[in-house]
Amino acid sequence: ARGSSSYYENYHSMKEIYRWMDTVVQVHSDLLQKIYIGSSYEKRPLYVLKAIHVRERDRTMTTLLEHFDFYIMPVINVDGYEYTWSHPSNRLWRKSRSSHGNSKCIGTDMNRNFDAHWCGPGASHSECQEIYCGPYPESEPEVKAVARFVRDHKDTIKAYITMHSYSQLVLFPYSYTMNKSKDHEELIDYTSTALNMLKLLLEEQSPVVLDILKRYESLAQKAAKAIKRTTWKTYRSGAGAQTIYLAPGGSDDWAYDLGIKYSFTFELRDTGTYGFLLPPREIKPTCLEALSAVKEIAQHVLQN
Ligand code: ING
Ligand code: ZN
Repeated sequence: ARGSSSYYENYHSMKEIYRWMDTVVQVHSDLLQKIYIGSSYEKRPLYVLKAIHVRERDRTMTTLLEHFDFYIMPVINVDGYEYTWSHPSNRLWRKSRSSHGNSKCIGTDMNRNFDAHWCGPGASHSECQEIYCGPYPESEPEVKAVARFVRDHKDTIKAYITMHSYSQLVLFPYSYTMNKSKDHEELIDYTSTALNMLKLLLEEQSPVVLDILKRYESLAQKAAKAIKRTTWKTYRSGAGAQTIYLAPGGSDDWAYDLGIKYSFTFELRDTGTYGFLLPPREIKPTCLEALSAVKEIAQHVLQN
């Protein structure tokens, strides 16, 4: 009927998301658990959903779930998100809702608050800026909770992915420096590496050569290609600082330096037509393409 649409074709208030989390873990109690990892500045609970081994309809997903547990945190900035609903004129609020010292300005940029070259170039010490790094690393209870959870599981975590919007990018470390990470070649687009020269030199594209090239093809590029196959959207890939801008204190850089080699930031749709105000009809396809990229990364981790 006209006007009918599913839960996944609309935006929801924090209250609705909390209710949704309870419902899905109830309905799929064999697959899902809800883990409390801390509370926000305004004392809202912070939850991570854990998806465990189960028989799925999707074969790839079944295989992946046989080998990995998935931890999903639907919302990290619970206070900021709620604020965008309770104050519609601040629909694009970015920061947390904490107040530090006696500044008249509120909020810290959580993606500048992780302990990765904290508050270097690309972040600000001024409370009134959108990229305010906070008074010290992990000053935000939400950041502290996530960092603690990841630290506590660091020996078992194979990959870390953080979802943002917008720009249609698959980014990998580093964002805090223009220098390449030591895994840059595995993570970057192979066309920009020596492998491209190898491909040209070899000219012929025998199955063996193609297979070798495929194994070395960058993971970020593979993820972007998975998206292309899924919805035909184009995502670009590259190291954060080289692809968008210098930004210290981000969670992917922090997770990478902690030892999680496969660490990514996805910048979801779109490329600027609607920007942060993506129409609800684009939510589902955006989720679908993001999931295909997640699966591509998980499969790579399984093979390496
Ligand atoms: N983008 C990220 C931001 O915090 C980013 C980009 C990625 C920064 C990784 C640092 C590390 O600016 C959005 N949209 O927030
Ligand atoms: Zn963001």
